[in-house]
This record gives sequence, structure tokens and C-alpha cells, in this order.
Amino acid sequence: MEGRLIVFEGVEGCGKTSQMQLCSEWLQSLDISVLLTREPGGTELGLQLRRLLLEKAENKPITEVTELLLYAADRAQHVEQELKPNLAAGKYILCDRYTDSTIAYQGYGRSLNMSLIEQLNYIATGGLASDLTIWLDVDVEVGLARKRGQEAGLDRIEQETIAFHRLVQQGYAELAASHPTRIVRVDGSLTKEAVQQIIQGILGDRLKSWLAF
Ligand code: Z5A
Repeated sequence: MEGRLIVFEGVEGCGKTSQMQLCSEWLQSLDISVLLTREPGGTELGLQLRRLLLEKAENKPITEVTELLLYAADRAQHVEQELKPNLAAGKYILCDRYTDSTIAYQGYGRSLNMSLIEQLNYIATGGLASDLTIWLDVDVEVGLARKRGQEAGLDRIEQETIAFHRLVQQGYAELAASHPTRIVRVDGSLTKEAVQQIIQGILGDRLKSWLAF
């Protein structure tokens, strides 16, 4: 069976982790072999980069270009070490964030040069694009309120201004409009169960063509 790369995207607290877990259980019940992974942090090296990127380092600021390069480094390692071999082995990979996160956060949020970001995305992935990206669309305030409700507290990027998060949200909206087949918007403000039903409907349709049944 041919492997597939299915990515979950959205602003903080949109529900990616919860939905990926439910999707994984559903796909496994259909006898589909699944790998759950994420960026940053899908490899051993990536876990160290994730800590550097997200820890609240008051006296150790990270420049915007350094941040961009660290996300690219994490992705390059992840693609070679995890994504390509598991796709070749026929796995359905559910990945928490991928190239669109860099466009939304570093491109729209930080206003870094978009063609530089696209080049870096290409270098890091070798052109490996997702087969399907589920964009969980929730208002920035709703997502951040969900995160504030969690014990872990807010990380370095979650502590950015509301204006920053709104730019990220605009990035996702524009990406979805530009890639209507690859990126599918799902209303993430519904209950977890309702969101999962919608995702299973979308994935079910794709499975029919991918598995040709
Ligand atoms: N980043 C970047 O800048 N550039 C890049 O290229 C990449 C990433 C790859 C990674 O964080 C950070 O890196 C991220 C972007 C940046 N910014 N930050 N921070 P992450 O993806 O690991 O963390 P996150 O975006 O903050 O996601 P999260 O904490 O994993 O949240 P989530 O997966 O979207 O949601 P959740 O864990 O499923 O749910 C959060 C809470 O909401 C939890 O209490 C749930 O029970 C609750 N929840 C979930 N769904 C619902 C519904 N439907 N209703 C009510 N409550 C819900």
C-alpha cells in the first residue's frame, strides 16, 4: 500500500493533537498502519531543537532568521529520518504541522521574505508535499483560551501578541484559498466529536480514491 502524508495545521489550541489521536484510532480500526509525528520534534535531534525553539528564554532571545533556520533544520532531519522511510513502508503519517506552519508563522507572523521561506521549505523537504492538510480553523482568542486552561502554561510563541496570532490566522486563510485541493478547512470551534466526524468524512472520500475502493 502506498503511504500518505496527512498534515494537521492551525493556530494554537485549534485541536490538532486531539483530532490526530482520534484519527489514528479510526484509521487503525480500518487496518491502516499509522504513524503519529510532529514538527518541531519528530526526531531525537528535533526534540532538542523544539526545546530551544519553544522554551521561555527571557534573557536568550532568538533572532527571527535563526528561528526560521531552526524550523528548517528540524524539518530536513524529520523528512529524511521519519517521513520518507515511513511513506516508503506504506504508512499513513499524521503529522502535527509541516511547511504551511513556516509560511503562516515566519512568513505572515514575522513578515520574513516569502520566497526565502519557500526555498527553505523546498530544501528541507526535497519537494515532499502533504497529500492532504486539514486546517482546523478557530478564532485566535478561542485557541489561546483553550491553551491557558492547560497546566503547561504558554510557550515562547504562544506568548506573542494577539496581532501576531491574527497574522498567522490570515496566513492559513490565504494558504487554504490558494491550495483548495491540498488544504481543507474544518471548523475547529465545534465539539471534538463533531470536528472528528467532519474529518472522517473528508478522509473517507480521499481514502476511496487513494485505495480505489
Ligand atoms: N512553529 C513555527 O513557528 N514554525 C514552524 O515551521 C513550525 C512550528 C513547524 C509548535 O507548537 C509551535 O511552533 C507553534 C508554531 C510554531 N506555536 N506555538 N506555540 P505545537 O504545534 O506543538 O503547539 P500548539 O500549536 O500550541 O498546539 P498544541 O498545544 O499541541 O494544541 P493543539 O494540538 O492545537 O490542540 P489540543 O492539544 O488538541 O487541544 C488544546 C486544548 O484544547 C486541550 O485542552 C483540548 O482538550 C482542548 N480542545 C481541543 N479541541 C477542542 C474542542 N473542539 N473544543 C473544546 N476544547 C478543545
